[in-house]
Amino acid sequence: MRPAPVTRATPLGVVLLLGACGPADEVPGEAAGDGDPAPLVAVREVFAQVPVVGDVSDLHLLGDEIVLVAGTCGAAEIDLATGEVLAEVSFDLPCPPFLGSRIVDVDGDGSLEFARFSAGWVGPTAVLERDGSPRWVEPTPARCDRLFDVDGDGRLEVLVAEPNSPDVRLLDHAGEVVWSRTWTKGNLDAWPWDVDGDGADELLDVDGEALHVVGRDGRELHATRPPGSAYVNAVRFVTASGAPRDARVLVGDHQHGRQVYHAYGQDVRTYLGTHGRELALSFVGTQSLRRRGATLHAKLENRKKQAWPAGHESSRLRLTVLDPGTGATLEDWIDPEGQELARADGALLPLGGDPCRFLVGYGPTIWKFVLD
Ligand SMILES: [Ca+2]
Ligand SMILES: [Ca+2]
Repeated sequence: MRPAPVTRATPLGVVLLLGACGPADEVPGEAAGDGDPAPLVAVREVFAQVPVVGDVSDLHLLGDEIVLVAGTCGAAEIDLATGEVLAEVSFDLPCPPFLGSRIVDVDGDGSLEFARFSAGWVGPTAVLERDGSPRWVEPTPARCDRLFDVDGDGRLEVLVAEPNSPDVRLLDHAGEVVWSRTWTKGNLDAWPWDVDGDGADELLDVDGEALHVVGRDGRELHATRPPGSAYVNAVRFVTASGAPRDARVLVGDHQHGRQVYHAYGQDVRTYLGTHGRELALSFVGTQSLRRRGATLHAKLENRKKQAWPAGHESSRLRLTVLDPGTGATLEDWIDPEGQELARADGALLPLGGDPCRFLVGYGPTIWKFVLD
């Protein structure tokens, strides 16, 4: 049996010096037997509290010294060395739960903006300036979880649709409608993906029967029906190395009462096999951390609790870190005391360095992890 990973939380506001996270007293006394890898060990501390942002949904490093934080309700700049909040703004918009913002350069001019959107059927969709004022606001919710670039000009587009509607619209970086289209049947999200590697994104959508690939003009380029598929219901992208046969795209399928994933290459036409849920999703949603020359896979999963009749009533964030070379893992639940709200999905920002450091934001709090 693998020993439980160890994390040590420190009280709010207490800052540990990096030199205080020596490994010796962190490793469990019980020796790992039979070749089991030693667990990864991290020290965790509160880095900053930023209630003005609402729920943290994105983290970005400005140069070497400042962390830019964006959330559901606002944004802040934080000194990386001290955790001091240097500047903060509230978005000049209503602030519904779950509607996270991303730090992006929407118009490709080299300076960052905030794009607030979510595929969770919550509007409005908006782009905001760094001072929190709206550049443009579209009342319709987004139908995708990422901005994308269908024409490869470096300026980003977004797809919007009313809840449950198959009618979608592509908006350009300025919020203007580029095209409107009726999806074949579906009311599910769309996912941007560059199927031909030319630097411009296509859009993928599923409708139960097939995966459809839509080009920059909104017209279908081709459809892929996985072998033996019953109900094609999801698309996921491989973000970790080591997936079977170098799969890039996973197409979800509910067949015979269980969810499986069909693996494809980048073109979403080259079929590479079908896998169970656990194996397939282990390659999805990960970010890379560097530790002693090895690349670790880090992943956040927001385990939202379903509310009746709709929505979410609470959530917890699970952090997992895996060293694929040794099989060593770290698992930590980020579950602030008194947390009875559902939160936006949180964000992870690798900081590099040795020992390996990274930030995790969730709710109004940002933690720093130091991985020995
Ligand atoms: Ca810009
Ligand atoms: Ca574009």
